[in-house]
Amino acid sequence: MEIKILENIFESNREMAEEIRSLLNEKKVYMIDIMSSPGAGKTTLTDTIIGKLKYEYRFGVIEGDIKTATDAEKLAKHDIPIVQIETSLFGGDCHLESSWIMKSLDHFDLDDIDCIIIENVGNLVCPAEFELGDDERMVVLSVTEGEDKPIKYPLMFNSSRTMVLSKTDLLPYLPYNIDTAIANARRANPDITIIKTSALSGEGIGDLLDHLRKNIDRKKSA
Ligand SMILES: Nc1nc2c(ncn2[C@@H]2O[C@H](COP(=O)(O)OP(=O)(O)O)[C@@H](O)[C@H]2O)c(=O)[nH]1
Ligand SMILES: [Mg+2]
Repeated sequence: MEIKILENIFESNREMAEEIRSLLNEKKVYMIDIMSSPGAGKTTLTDTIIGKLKYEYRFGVIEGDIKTATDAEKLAKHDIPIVQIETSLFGGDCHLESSWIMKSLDHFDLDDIDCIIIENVGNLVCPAEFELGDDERMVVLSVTEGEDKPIKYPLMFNSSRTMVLSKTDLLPYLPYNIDTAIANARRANPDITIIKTSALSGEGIGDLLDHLRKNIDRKKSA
């Protein structure tokens, strides 16, 4: 009998994330982990993405919040499977862990889903530390948060494949230097893909949808 002592919580989390990754590879389901500060626009973007793509792809959503199911309720109109994880019920953690994602996957028919969107708990710190077995980490940074956040929270930006720079409709009203924000994101992660969006005006949403189409299709044909 092999007795294995896990070094720490991150290791057990990482192992479960690998199991999730294998399962989703087998089922050809693309999974995105959307992370941001509270209020940067994760739910609004999820709503927009699903609203625009739900006739092309079959979606499932996992909503992570410390308290309430209000984001899940906002998305209920799309009539897609949604699992709400309310972390206050088991300690109020500020992030999601892979074991909870694995349990959530039981509620989906993975043969009937093309893309799962996880909306992580809102903050730029702990969600970055927990791998969830996704294909893409997407950090949303709104233009009201300042240009410096990528260098203040480098792990979040360094571990994300994509940064959505959201709420660009507000740029005319802010002393905000978008070039500095982009340079800071590239300092944290030279390879990060940056997509500028406004859910209000629709600017850049086409680019975001094309990015998702390309990745979901690639996974389907892998
Ligand atoms: N001006 C503007 N407001 C937005 C945009 N996207 C989201 N919001 C607003 O920002 C607030 C927080 O958005 P929400 O999607 O709930 O953020 P979350 O906490 O990251 O899920 C809401 O009042 C949204 O209406 C945008 O592109 N432009
Ligand atoms: Mg939200």
